[in-house]
Amino acid sequence: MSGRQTNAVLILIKPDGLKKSLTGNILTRLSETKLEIVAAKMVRVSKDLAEEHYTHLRDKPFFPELIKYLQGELHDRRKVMALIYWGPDAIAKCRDIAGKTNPEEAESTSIRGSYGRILTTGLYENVIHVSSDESEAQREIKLWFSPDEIIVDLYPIKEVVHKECKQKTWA
Ligand code: IDP
Ligand code: MG
Repeated sequence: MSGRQTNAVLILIKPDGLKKSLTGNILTRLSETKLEIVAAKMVRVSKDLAEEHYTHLRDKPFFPELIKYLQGELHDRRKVMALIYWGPDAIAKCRDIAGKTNPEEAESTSIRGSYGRILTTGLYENVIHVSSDESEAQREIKLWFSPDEIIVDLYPIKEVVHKECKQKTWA
């Protein structure tokens, strides 16, 4: 397939990005893409969510540390900022600005090249997550967001009626 494709991408500002006060910097860099932010929130990451997010890396020796990293246990910041960017070639544009997974190999002007590092344990602490392709983006977006948290219709939805469902509301 050729030409530009409109797609959506999950961005996570990881706990090291938050601890280093890089949120503004990262959002400014990503604004160069001219993409639209269609969802954003702060998330306290459970072990289940972290393990499901990185399920493709379950067999890697660094997996347990990676889960602690995403949960914020390495940085005493138990949260991440989750955003969805949407528009032409969103995945390619955001991955380009993020840079390569290994911060030492990432271009020095990229986000990971500028702010990432390799821990003495070998884990890549690279500030930001960006979905790798369209099917991963869809899987990840559905994992992190519900349809009503996103201001455009990205994927098909269904409506279900919940009876006697407890919900928090303002007192
Ligand atoms: P990506 O974040 O560029 O998509 P993935 O292969 O999906 O790269 O890996 C997820 C995360 O796991 C990386 O962002 C990095 O924090 C960590 N990671 C991946 N590969 C390695 C490795 O070989 N050594 C150490 N950490 C790694
Ligand atoms: Mg990945």
